[in-house]
Amino acid sequence: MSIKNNCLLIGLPESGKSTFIGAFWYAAESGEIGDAYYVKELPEDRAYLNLLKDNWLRCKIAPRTQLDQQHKISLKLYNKNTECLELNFPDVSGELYETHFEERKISMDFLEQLRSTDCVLLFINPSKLESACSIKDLLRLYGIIEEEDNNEESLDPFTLKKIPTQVILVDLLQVIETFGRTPTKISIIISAWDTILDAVSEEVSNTTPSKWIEKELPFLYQYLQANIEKFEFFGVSAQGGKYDDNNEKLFAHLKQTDRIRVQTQEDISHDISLPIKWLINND
Ligand SMILES: Nc1nc2c(ncn2[C@@H]2O[C@H](COP(=O)(O)OP(=O)(O)OP(=O)(O)O)[C@@H](O)[C@H]2O)c(=O)[nH]1
Ligand SMILES: [Mg+2]
Repeated sequence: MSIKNNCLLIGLPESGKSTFIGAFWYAAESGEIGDAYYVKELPEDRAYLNLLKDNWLRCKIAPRTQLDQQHKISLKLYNKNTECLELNFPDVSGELYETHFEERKISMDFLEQLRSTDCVLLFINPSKLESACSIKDLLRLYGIIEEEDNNEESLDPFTLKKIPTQVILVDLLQVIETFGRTPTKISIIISAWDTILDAVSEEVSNTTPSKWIEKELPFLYQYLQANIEKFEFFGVSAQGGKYDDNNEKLFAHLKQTDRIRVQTQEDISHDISLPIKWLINND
């Protein structure tokens, strides 16, 4: 029996999509994914998957996915009852979603994908957030209130690049709700979660993925609570830490998948497939 799951991987530029795929493919192929699923047949087009995996194993940053490239990834995983789970998830450049937002147009390709999507993995990189400016800043920008005398910093003119990340993400989720198959389950992945877990401030490192979103991206949090029937938050460190010239700590793990950290509520695991397993579970 085959269960098809078309997962859409969504995220703005550099939100961590390709790194996640590289780590996931390594975990699946090596059998370190846990005992729930295993790979029996190798995917036909695995050159790109292997490239991402090799970069991940060598602690090298994944190459940026180009706007004109779209890697259609199709993976077959089997469970103990030999039921086949076919995962289709295209790796698309985050710039595509940014362009859709800026031009208020979506491509036919993306529309087709949405129509066959069952579930979504939405990636957010805490280090790449365009944050919202305050109402006071806006009032100053439009000359409604006076610049403060001691404020030497003047605000630059508004451009589309300054639109807060959470506004673009909510717009994307609305597009999915409108054109996608409903209801669509969504795993919200806060990537580079090591930057939070390893933060010096205990207030930051003791947070949970859901509390982090509530605090840092309140508009997105509110939209999810009010509009999406099923979603779950995951903090995912696919790399295990920041890559630098000295990756010995990361290489030192006996099993490379042990450097992965995935946090749901309070619990931390090394199983990178948790956000996908949550999507395909029928509860
Ligand atoms: N510290 C840390 N950084 C990460 C992690 N995952 C991704 N990054 C960094 O985030 C940046 C973007 O990662 P990618 O996986 O290329 O992101 P992407 O979403 O595929 O980006 P595009 O292809 O441009 O859309 C890179 O600099 C990565 O090193 C992580 O687990 N930890
Ligand atoms: Mg990419």
